[in-house]
Order: sequence, then C-alpha cells, then structure tokens
Amino acid sequence: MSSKSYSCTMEDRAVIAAIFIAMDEDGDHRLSREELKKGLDRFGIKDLSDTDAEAHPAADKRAKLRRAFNEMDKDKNGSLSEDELYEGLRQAGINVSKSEVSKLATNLDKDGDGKIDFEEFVAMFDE
Ligand SMILES: [Ca+2]
Ligand SMILES: [Ca+2]
Repeated sequence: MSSKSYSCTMEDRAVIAAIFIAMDEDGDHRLSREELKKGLDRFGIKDLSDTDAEAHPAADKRAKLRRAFNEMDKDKNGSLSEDELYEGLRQAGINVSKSEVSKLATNLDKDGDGKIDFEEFVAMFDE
C-alpha cells in the first residue's frame, strides 16, 4: 500500500488534455465547469467540489473515484486493462477511440506494468 503522490509532469498534462478533449463537447478546447461536471457525472462521480465534499474533500473524491474505478474493473482484479478503460469510457458516453485510450493508458501507467491501478487512476483526476 503505497500512497505515492505524483507531481504534475508533462505526461500528466497530456492525460488531462486527453480527458478534456473527450469531455469538451463544444470543441472549443476549453472545459467549462459544466462540461467537467457532466463528464464526471457519466462516471457516476457527482458534485466533486460541491457541499458534501467540503468536510473531507480529498477522502470524498477518492471514495467517488473508487466507485467509478470498481465499476470499470470488470474482472475485479484491482486494476484496469486498456480494454476495461476503453469500455468504461465508452459506457460513460465518452467517445474515445482505441488509439486514444491506448495513449491515455500509456500516460496513466506510471509503473509501466500495462495496467492502471487505483493510484494511477486517481492521478488522472488530480491537477
Ligand atoms: Ca481489471
Ligand atoms: Ca500500472
């Protein structure tokens, strides 16, 4: 159980950019608060920064991300394969291609084991 915290590298930025592109509905390359909310809602992550998050924002966010992560982890092995990530995003209504997911997965996969574990998944939503 490591609780590594990742500093924001160029790669993180690329990942965030990929998510933004997926959520950027009007294609103006800016992610409005509404678009972000809608995007996260599709993952079942609601009101990330709203009232109920005020008391324990970090813990609350992690709990929500944990639920989204478990939802996507179809074989329940505790990590997301590229396919699971792809299916999860598609099911969330985010229209990504296999090659985009592949790029995203590579960026997210900090330890290079080919799978996205929970910490790596959480890092995607950290700014
Ligand atoms: Ca899995
Ligand atoms: Ca990994």
